[in-house]
Amino acid sequence: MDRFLTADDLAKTLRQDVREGLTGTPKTLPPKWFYDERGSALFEEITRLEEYYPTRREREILAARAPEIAAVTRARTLLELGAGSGEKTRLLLDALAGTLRSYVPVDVSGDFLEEAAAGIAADHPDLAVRAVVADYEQHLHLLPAGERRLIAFLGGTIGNMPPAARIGFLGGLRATMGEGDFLLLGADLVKDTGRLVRAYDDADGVTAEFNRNVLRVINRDLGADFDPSAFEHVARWDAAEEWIEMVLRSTRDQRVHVAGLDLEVAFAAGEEMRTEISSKFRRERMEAELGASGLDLVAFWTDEAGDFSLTLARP
Ligand code: AVJ
Repeated sequence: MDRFLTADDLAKTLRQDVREGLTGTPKTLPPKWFYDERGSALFEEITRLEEYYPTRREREILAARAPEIAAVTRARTLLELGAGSGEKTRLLLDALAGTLRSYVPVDVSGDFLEEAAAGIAADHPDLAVRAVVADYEQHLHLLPAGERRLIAFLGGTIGNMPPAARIGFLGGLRATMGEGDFLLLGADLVKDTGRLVRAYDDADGVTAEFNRNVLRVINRDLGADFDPSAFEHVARWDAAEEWIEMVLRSTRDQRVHVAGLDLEVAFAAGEEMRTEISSKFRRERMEAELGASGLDLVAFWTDEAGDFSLTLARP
């Protein structure tokens, strides 16, 4: 396993993010800190919820289109950014079996990565599996080079970046790509507002617990004393930005002490702290943003219901 990001780097970034986020106006926290062990388990639970359609829809598209993806890309290397649960990866690996030599899962956390990589290596004895711990917003240029790489960024995680960061990310990715490389991008689509909001505010309250989990992460890693039960989960559709916004709303006036940062923060009753945006796309915007980043759209697929998209692009 290659590490471009150490546990120390990660701890430092957390400190910076939390200090900036809690001292800014309005307060914010980046979504990347949801995913400790409990947060990752909660997210897995979200993907099985009736209301949360993206995972199922993306899997449906991949199952239908993996053979085409393989025929067009003839990829030798599959580079997966933010390596997920593995099931979608397996669909790609199986379809690409004729040409694929290596698989490179990339994630910010080495803990889950090593296990996932070992599982895949065991099932595909001829495949060179090389896990990389890296932040895909920082270390793109360090990822293994090679001919005919398929870079997969699935799940709709691109939607967590605000538009400017997204263009920067795609442009940075484009700069590392050569002739013969492809990008496979999963992105959620604009749809009925009620369905969108329910996907981020499920009846069982799993997403609410997932949202509040970031407070537990800060309590544990930075010695803070957040009372998660004093924050309400709110998910709403921003029609102008075309994104779902998740916030934590303070239910009362309260002070929070973050010992690890020597920081005292006041929350007013009703004050909101943004923890995530999840942008929803239309084909035109996807094509335009890729174009602005120097990437040509090769194919744009959706599931039968038109809920989610998978885009294949190349330099
Ligand atoms: C994993 C980032 C794609 O934005 O839909 C799920 C995370 N947040 N429910 C998304 C998430 C709330 C998810 N991504």
